[in-house]
Amino acid sequence: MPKRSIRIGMVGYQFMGKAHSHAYRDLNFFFEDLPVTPVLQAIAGRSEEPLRRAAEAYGFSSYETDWRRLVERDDIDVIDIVTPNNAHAEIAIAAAEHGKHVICEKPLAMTVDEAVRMRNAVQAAGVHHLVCHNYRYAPAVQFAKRLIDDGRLGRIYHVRAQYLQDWIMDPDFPLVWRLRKDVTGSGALGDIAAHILDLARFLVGEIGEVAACMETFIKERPLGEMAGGLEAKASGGTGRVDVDDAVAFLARFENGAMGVFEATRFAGGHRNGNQFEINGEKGSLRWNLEDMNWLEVYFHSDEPGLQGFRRINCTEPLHPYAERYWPAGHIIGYEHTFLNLFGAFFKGLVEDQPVKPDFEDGVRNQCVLEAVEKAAASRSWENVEYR
Ligand code: SOE
Repeated sequence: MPKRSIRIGMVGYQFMGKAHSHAYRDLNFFFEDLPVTPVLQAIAGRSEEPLRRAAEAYGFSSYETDWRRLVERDDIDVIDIVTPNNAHAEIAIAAAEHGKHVICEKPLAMTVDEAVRMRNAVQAAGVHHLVCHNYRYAPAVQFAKRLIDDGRLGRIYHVRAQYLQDWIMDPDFPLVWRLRKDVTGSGALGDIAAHILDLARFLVGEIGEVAACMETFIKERPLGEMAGGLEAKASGGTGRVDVDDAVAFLARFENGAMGVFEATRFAGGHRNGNQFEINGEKGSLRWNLEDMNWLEVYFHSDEPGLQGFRRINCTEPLHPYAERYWPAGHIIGYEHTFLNLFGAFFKGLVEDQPVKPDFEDGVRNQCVLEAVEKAAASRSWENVEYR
């Protein structure tokens, strides 16, 4: 069957630009049955030289130094936003108004107000929309969802989720955009707590109220810029850090489950430890991104004496998405979560079906983030006000 070309216009080109471009390029290789070919049509950014280099490296056939021109082009179907967070809303709304489908990196926005305007814009335009909480699409996480939906854990009592990193522990690590409130909105909260929240919402349900504390351990840093991946270079002078280095919060889910969440960039030794454990009346599950092919599963119905967590290598053909890649036991990695996410999105696009996580999920996530900030400031429990 001939494939439909979906022409991608990407705004931004750093770490996530590379992850997304790679996924578009490899998609047809693994999703042979997908009736779509992503075409890397154009990329936008402000500085021409690095932009030109990114276009060449990632395989985009053209570039624009003003994202507005990209959004106006009639040879683009999807706008993919991989910029710092303060640019998400303006670009997404303009893209929707020009009838483009919109993919946006997380967190969806800087504030709930912005997120709501973005959701309203894509809904009013009738375009497809996706927020890139890619970890939902790890095969082991999808399998965890299947087990929970099939009732294998029964009623859920506990969610324990942590996102542990250590890349800014050096006090000389510069004050890059990811540490500046005017560009990023919040620190560990929006950057990584947003991911574990999305996983918890996906697997267990909505959160009704939260109690929280947040901390900034290093309050002054050298000024500087990101320099590829999570590296940075100093540029001279120092500045005040106005976002959180770490956040911890308790949550009550609407279905009665209790949640304990922690997100920090100061957990020495943990490079990218995104992990959760869920305990239900009939069993438990646990997962860790740094060992992402494995799901640990405990069933209370197992024979006494043989009870305990078993490690399931989620690479068998019957595990979600696993059959797309290699034979059982031939593991996949971080980059494949984006292939699975985009594979689902493009399938939804051609079948005109919504795919999650979408901008509604982005809004709901943002509402919890905002309640966490409010609870940390008030030092009391706060209800999550969904909008
Ligand atoms: C840095 O904390 C970062 O790259 C996040 O921005 C990503 O969303 C996360 O997936 C990995 O860590």
